[in-house]
Amino acid sequence: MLRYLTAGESHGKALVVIIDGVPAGLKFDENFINAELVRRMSGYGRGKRMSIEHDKVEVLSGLRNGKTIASPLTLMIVNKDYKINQLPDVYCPRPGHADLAGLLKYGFDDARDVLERASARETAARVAAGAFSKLLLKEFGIKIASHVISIGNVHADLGTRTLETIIKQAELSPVRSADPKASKRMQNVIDDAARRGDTLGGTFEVVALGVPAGLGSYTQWDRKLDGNLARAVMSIQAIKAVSIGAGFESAGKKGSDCHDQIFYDKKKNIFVRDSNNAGGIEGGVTNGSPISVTGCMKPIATLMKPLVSVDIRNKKEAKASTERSDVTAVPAAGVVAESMVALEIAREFLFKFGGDSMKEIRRNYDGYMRELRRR
Ligand code: EPS
Repeated sequence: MLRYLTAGESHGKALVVIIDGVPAGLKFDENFINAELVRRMSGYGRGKRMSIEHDKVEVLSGLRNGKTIASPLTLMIVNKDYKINQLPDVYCPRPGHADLAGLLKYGFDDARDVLERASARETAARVAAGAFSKLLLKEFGIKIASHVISIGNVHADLGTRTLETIIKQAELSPVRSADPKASKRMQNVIDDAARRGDTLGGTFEVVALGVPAGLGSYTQWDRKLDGNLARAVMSIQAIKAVSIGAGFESAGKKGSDCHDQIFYDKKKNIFVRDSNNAGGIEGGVTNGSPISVTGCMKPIATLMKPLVSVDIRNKKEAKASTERSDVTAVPAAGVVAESMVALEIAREFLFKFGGDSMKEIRRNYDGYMRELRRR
């Protein structure tokens, strides 16, 4: 089974991810992984840290001659801004951050012990793991991309765009909205928020193309792919809601407007749909349509014009602490969510097609795809 754990603090020596359950014989492409790390650091509204770091992976285990050998793969990203022991204590927890909840839970006297691990810097390690999963999925024609739908109250107009255009644009310019006009307005509201010492959230969509029907399962709650995708994307720092396909909009639709009717394409020998409100998943199982996952990110909790808080030393009212931070990180969250989606799809992919070697996976995949076309 594909599983992974991350370690590391925001200003510690390094971030590390250990990926276990890796099939043998997958060609490792370090440049691709590093390019994904750069995508995560990009986007309008990111803070100064992004110009300090040059995230790139160092492989500590799991490869021989550029290929996986089925042993755990360990990837490390060194922090240039390593200064955890020199940083000041933090006594005024930021509303919306893990500061206070973490202080109460672990009995700390200072929120620095919380925020160093709670920081979204940890997502660099997830993106390294996600990029590795993308390498595996790419071998079987599966592509994953994301685009920004909204920042603050500015929404992209996606009405006339096809999914393919959105994906193409997301690939070319992954840190922007798929609607260039909205991009400009988004930049303006980000500038405005920065001037006011405020922060912004937003929404993004992750789309996976080329995922075969039949991944996930309806037979047990913890094998439902929609449930696992929702958990994975919700676990990203500052994410407050996740939906699949039409999501919340489904509640207001009639059954006749909501469900994606089934047709048979005799030329291609496949079942097809003319809509995708299900977001590619029915009964927790992929149905062959593109997978669509939307995430909502709340505004970053570090405000340069701080909110009211309490000094934990004397319990008196005080301004929340301030740290160097981002004004918004919605495009980056989209890139991280791509990684989480890639990891979940890769896990189910390996369940379905067997995970020991690329050769074995290829044989099982080809056989299954042939079967699907014979039905
Ligand atoms: C982040 C690194 C951090 C922040 C941000 C994400 O860098 P620093 O704290 O050194 O300025 O830019 O972290 C947070 C939003 C947070 O709440 O901790 C990164 O690499 O993504």
